[in-house]
Amino acid sequence: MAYEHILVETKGAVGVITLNRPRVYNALSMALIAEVGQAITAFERDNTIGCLLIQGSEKVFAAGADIAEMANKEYAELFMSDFPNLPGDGWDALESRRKPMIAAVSGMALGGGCELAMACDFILASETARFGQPEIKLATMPGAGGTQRLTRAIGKAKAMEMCLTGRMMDAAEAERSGLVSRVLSVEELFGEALKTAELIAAQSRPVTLMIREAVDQAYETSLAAGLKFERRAFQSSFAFEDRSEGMQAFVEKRAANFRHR
Ligand code: CO8
Repeated sequence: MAYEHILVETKGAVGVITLNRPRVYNALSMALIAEVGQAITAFERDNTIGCLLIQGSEKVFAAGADIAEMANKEYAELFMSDFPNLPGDGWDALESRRKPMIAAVSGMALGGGCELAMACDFILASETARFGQPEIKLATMPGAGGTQRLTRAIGKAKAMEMCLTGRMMDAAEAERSGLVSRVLSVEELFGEALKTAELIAAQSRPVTLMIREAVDQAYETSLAAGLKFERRAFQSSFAFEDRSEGMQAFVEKRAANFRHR
C-alpha cells in the first residue's frame, strides 16, 4: 500500500504511523485521515502486530483539520460522508479498532490533532507538547470527540474554558490534569513511546484486548455495571491458555512464553 501523507512502518510487533505533511503542520486533510484509517485497518488485520503508535514530528503533532480544504465545504457534503468519517475507512477505523494505540505528541496537537491523540488509548507527550481546541476561533466547534473526550479526561471546568476560548494547555498542565500519562524530553519521546508499545505488544494479546474493553467501560457505564463487566472479564481470562502459562511461569521463576502475542 502506498501512502502519500503518512509514513507507515512495522517495527517488530509495533505498527508505527507518522503524520507527514510538514509544510502545513500535519493538517489532517481528508486524504490523510483516509490513509490513517487504511493503515489502522491493515495493522488490525496483521496478526504480527500487537500495538499501534501514532506520532507527528518533534516540531508538531497536528494542527487540526485542514482548514483550507474545509473552508468551502457545505453541510450536505459533510453530512453525507459523515465527516470526519469517510465511507469505508477514515475516523471510524480509529474508533472501532481493537488493538491498543499510543499517541506520541511533541509540539502542537490542536483541534482534530488533539482529538486524534485523545482517541488513542493514552498520550505520551514531550515537554514542548501543547493541546488545544481552537475551533471556536473559526466559528466552528470540535467535531471528532473534543467536547466529549477532553471533558472526561480533564473535567468540565478546564474543557469548557479550552473549548470556549481556544486556550492551549502546555505539557505540564496536561500531565497535571490527566490528559497525558507522562511527559518526556523531546529527545526521549519517540524512543520511549516505541519501547512502551513494544512492552504492550509482548503481553498476551487476548487479555490486552480485554483490558482495553474493560477500561473503556469506565467511560460508558455506571460504576456497578463497570465493576460487573470487569469481574466477568477477569474470570473469563482464566479460559486463556496464556493465563495459565503466565502464572505457571511466575511460579517456576521463568519468562512466560505466550502463545498469543
Ligand atoms: N489547516 C491547513 N493549513 C494549516 C493548518 C490547518 N489546520 N495549520 C497550519 N497550516 C498551514 C498554514 O496555513 C501555513 O501555510 P503557508 O505556509 O502555506 O501559509 C503553514 O501551515 C504554517 O502555519 P503558520 O504560518 O500559521 O505558522 P505559525 O507557526 O505562525 O502558527 C499554528 C502555527 C498556531 C498551528 C497556526 O497555523 C494555527 O493556528 N493553525 C490552525 C489551528 C486550528 O485552528 N486548528 C483547528 C482546525 S479545525 C478542526 O480541527 C476541526 C475538527 C473537526 C474534526 C476534524 C477531524 C480531522
